[in-house]
Amino acid sequence: MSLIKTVDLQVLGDERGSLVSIESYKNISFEIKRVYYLFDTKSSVSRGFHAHKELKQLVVVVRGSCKFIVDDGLSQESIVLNDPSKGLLIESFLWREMHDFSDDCVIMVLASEHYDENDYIRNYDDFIKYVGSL
Ligand code: T46
Repeated sequence: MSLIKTVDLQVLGDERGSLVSIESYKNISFEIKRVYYLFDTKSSVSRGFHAHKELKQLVVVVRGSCKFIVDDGLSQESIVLNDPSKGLLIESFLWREMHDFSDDCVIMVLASEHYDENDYIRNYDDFIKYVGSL
């Protein structure tokens, strides 16, 4: 089974432009408790490098592009996100990295939980131990 789980978001466009609506339990399977967005990302840097114990997230690159790597401790897959009508679903216990941001990249993330630093596993060796003990 692929580690890359994408969600196709319906574009409600008309002559004025495009609109995408995301609703809990309609096009995503969890209640949205937090929204954050990343912008002014530098093409020379990478972000992420952590996993979450509980958090589920839907990631939408609303402008520009970037590469996501997801890793379950056994294998690694990547996807270039560059389409505001496609979401990447990242569930718990997946290591994620973000690379190759375009200059105009804007990433919106819908999260199932409030921010909690204790939910992060920020060390790859710890992550491997965690998934090995599940
Ligand atoms: C993820 C990827 C895709 C907060 O105070 N509240 C928040 O809601 C978030 C997300 C972050 N922060 C603080 C924690 C750090 O001091 O903002 C700073 C930057 O966060 P971080 O280094 O975790 O950023 P990224 O881009 O590496 O990771 C973020 C999310 O943290 C993470 O859950 O999956 O985006």
